[in-house]
Amino acid sequence: MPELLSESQINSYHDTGYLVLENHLPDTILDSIRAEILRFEEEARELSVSNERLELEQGHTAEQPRIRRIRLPHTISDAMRELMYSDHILAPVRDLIGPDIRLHTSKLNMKSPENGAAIEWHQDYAFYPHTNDDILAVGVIIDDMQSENGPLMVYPGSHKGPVYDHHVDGVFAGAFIPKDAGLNPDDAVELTGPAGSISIHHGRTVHGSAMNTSDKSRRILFYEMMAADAFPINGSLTQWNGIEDYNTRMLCGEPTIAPRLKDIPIRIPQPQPDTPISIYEIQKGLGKSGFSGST
Ligand SMILES: O=C(O)CCC(=O)C(=O)O
Repeated sequence: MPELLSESQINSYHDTGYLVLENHLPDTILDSIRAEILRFEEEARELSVSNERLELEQGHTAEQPRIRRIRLPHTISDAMRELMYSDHILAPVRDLIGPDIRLHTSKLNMKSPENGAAIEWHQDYAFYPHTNDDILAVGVIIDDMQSENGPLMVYPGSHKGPVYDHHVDGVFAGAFIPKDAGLNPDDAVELTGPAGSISIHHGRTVHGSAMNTSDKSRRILFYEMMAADAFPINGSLTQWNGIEDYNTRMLCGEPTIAPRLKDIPIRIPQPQPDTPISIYEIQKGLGKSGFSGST
């Protein structure tokens, strides 16, 4: 029996590769996350370059701090760690990929008003291929999400298609242009909804988001996770420090040492560019944008 999702929501996720649960979180949780973000913005005033906690946006100053990503927020914020382990997040995930769940990573992507950076089209699975694709990302929508502030966009059904080539001139660029790959730009849909909603997208779903040109901020907290029997393929960007370390990432259920294999065409994200490991830097290798003009 599902814990939280209806049968039609579960079927819709498996058909389309995404789901939005509107007004899913209580205001108290949203308030505590927003308060944490303010704390990190205060911290950013002291920075002129990004560090291991905060990645700065172009135009950042001490007077007007601009962060484009809070890195691994579950390790530096109690509120964001508690939310990650809560049934608000884990119950729908269990309904989709089973009882045994391992964390891959967390991040809070912020698009500042007027110039918040685009994230080019990609599949998470291209960054971290695993032995099976019971892999998904939960996005906690912190600001009302509308077309104008750069919502997450997805190609419905693309999780059943190919794993696209995310390389340019033989180097991993972490992105591709959907039109060049045969996708129809008109098929992309925006995952909009009020603050407190969550989105869930499959690890193979093609997704991205345009620049935020509005006067509103756009913040989404992502928790990326997978079935415990999905193991990283060598060459994946997953940090792997042995099984004991890997098992510390269990969010619920039981770990295993028996990977489940699924027949998926895999291309490893190698060789890597000579840039820091950040999607924003890696995607500069694409040399163009899927969000300028048509997608
Ligand atoms: O923040 C977004 O809109 C997309 C984020 C994403 O896909 C990523 O960080 O891998």
